[in-house]
Amino acid sequence: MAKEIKQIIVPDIGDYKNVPVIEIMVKVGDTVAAEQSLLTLETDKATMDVPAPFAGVIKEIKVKVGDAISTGSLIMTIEGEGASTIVASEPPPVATTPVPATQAAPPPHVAIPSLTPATAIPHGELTARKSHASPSIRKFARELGVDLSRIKGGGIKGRVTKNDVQNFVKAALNQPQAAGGMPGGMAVLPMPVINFAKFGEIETRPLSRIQKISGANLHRNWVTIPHITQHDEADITEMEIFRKKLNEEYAAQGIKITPLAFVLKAVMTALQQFPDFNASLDASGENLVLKKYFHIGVAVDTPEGLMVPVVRDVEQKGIAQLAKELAELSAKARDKKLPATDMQGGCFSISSLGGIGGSFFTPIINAPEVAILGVSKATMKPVYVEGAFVPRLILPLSLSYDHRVIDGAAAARFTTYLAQVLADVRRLAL
Ligand code: CAO
Repeated sequence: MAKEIKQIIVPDIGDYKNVPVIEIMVKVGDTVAAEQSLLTLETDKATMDVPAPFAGVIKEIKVKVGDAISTGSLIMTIEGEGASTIVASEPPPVATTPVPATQAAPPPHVAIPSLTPATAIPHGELTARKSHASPSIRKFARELGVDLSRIKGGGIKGRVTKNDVQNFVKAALNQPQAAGGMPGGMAVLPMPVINFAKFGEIETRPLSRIQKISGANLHRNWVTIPHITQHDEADITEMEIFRKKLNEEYAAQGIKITPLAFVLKAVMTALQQFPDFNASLDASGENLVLKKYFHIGVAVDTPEGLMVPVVRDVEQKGIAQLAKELAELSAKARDKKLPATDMQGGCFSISSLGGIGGSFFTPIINAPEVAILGVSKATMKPVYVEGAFVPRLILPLSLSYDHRVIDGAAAARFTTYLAQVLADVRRLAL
């Protein structure tokens, strides 16, 4: 078939008139595929891509960005084959639009079908499919972090339009919460996808299996639990003297007692005093399940990521025994020898960064627990005692709690009690 030059005109765009051209995706001489987007129009309600009616070479571009065009306006000329087939399949009113009389010897025109409104589909109904969209729409979707394969295109032949992407994001934002008051999908914008390599050298390293698992749990807990963190300080000067003495006594048995063993025991007594902290919400979210046992999880930093083994029946164990178990559990975690059962059944968690540094942080609650204690590094501070500043060893404490279950007054009472016990560890014996 001989190649012909044909006009491309704006299809029937309904009542819209003088619609501005906001983007032209091709230039003269470009070879375009059938259905490739040529330009984008923007009305006050929608953005529409005008696709090539068939494959060919763009010979002329009759409009520029900012021009206002209407149904029937000439936008480009194209040289290609197969136009008659395409024209035959287009809607008759558009296909017979006359060529403007001002043009001498006009080439035959090609019409583009009417552009349709966009359709967004909620997440649940979507299945992966190959998406069909112009480069500008792909770029737009990428900027919003939208996966185009999740969108059913509402444009010609299922093309994804800008409107489709916008409606998809709106639908995601308006998703209802799941039953039980726990949001199944959060109404947040997707994260934009950034090509970091544009700004400098990068290296991409996959997350470890543990990081992926704990990351998903941390994310869920952070976004579904209303967290508050109560900070406090405990004067552990006397405790340190006692701890050092104990360490001398237990050195022969190979037991090293760190402040964490005391914190573990002190937390247990605080849980006995404040049972709401030793509890979980049930699945309905309407009842608090109070636990009569005291199993406390301890976050362990391993090369593979964070793990939380559980020290069981803390109320039945002394400081030396707890120190020994802590060392064994953290060694097992770091050697990847921790069975899943050692990480189950916890009532409350402790995250200690005391061996590293820093003062105060916001630990994330380990659901379905309702509180977690963050412990930072003890440092010497001047404390005003009986008319004078004296050096005391001060331990920073950060208690994050689930505000649906625990109120601020209870949290302040909990940390105050904890600080008292740590300041005078004889209370652990009470
Ligand atoms: N203040 C001052 N010194 C402290 C301290 C504190 N609060 N806690 C521990 N130390 C000291 C210890 O006494 C020990 O001193 P020496 O080496 O002089 O004897 C040193 O710091 C190292 O202690 P440790 O870290 O080996 O032992 P631990 O019992 O304190 O902690 C464990 C054990 C497993 C909790 C810890 O090794 C760990 O992994 N911590 C990180 C937990 C974590 O990543 N939490 C964040 C979770 S959210 O991402």
